[in-house]
Amino acid sequence: MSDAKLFSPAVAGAIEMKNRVVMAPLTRNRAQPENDAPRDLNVEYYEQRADAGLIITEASQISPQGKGYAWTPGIYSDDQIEGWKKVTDAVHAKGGKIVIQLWHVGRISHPVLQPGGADPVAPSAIAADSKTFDGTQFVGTPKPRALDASEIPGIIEDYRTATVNARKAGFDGVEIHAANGYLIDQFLRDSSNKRDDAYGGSIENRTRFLKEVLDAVVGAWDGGHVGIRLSPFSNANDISDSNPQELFSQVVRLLNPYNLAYLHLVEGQTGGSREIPEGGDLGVLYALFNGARMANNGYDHDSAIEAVDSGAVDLVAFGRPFIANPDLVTRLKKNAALNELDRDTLYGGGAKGYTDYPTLEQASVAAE
Ligand code: 8OZ
Repeated sequence: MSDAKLFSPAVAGAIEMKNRVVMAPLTRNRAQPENDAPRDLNVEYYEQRADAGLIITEASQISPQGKGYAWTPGIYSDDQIEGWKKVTDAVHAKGGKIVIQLWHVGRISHPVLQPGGADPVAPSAIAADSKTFDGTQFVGTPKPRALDASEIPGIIEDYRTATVNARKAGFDGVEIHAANGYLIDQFLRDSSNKRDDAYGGSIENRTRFLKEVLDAVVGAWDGGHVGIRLSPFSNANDISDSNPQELFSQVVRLLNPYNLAYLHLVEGQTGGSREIPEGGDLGVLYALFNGARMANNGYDHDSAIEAVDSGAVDLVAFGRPFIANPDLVTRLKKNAALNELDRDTLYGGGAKGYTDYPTLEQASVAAE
């Protein structure tokens, strides 16, 4: 057993964790198709992973408009609150903590996934060279409709309501999804935001939407129950910026007055290379922040232990390893081998590749 700091308790704002191994948000497309509510299968999946110091749920749309893929869960209806309540109860009964990731996809959607077959919305009417899954096939993301400034308060209100709903559902907090080229990131970056009003142009203007989201979310709970995920150097979903280091330095500075629980950074390309472009420096961004620092992307046993022991970060979020290893914390403590990920069952489907990955204990019984 390891006595590495990775396995020691931590406090992030109001969230106390039994260890520093975090389950990263992972889209799995297995909510109830009729109402996008979590179902018993989802309860079992999260419960199996409650040994994590903190679970961050899969991204969950704050409104029907915020949806961009088939069968992702929402956090805006009573059915969804009820479904999530079963998840949080199960995780808490196992001594775990869980926050929900609040999501609006913006232009990463398709009319077949939108209420009334409407066009997806974005800061500007610029299509992303990306794809989404509509329930039948992968389809290109079409040109979105630019949001009128008068529509923005309604979206901010959806973030506020989603936060209230998360409290009702028994979560330990919320994570604002401001990463990976979705709506908040679309406002932040100058490749997707060409607005000439108060929400576009200068960095101050491009961060205005995020500030309004923070005001709403922190106003509905408090900063100690709110984390945020950014992916400063990722080009996921066709996003880019002319000066990401400057942009995200300003973003982190604006976070500090909210006294957030944690800052969660995708280091490098989402789910890909950890390489940072010239002029980029994640250490500078972490150092600017006044709360707990959470790292993600491609960490393993050795690099996670080193990242926390060295003081570079406080928490490490694991994505794919948590899909294939419900008992990831135990395996990391023992430096045991990990199950291999089955890529064919990542998105959609049932229990296969979801709740049927064996723990070490189950594997050893099966081997006898
Ligand atoms: C994979 C597939 C669909 C969505 C993200 C929510 O990248 C996602 C996502 C990941 O943040």
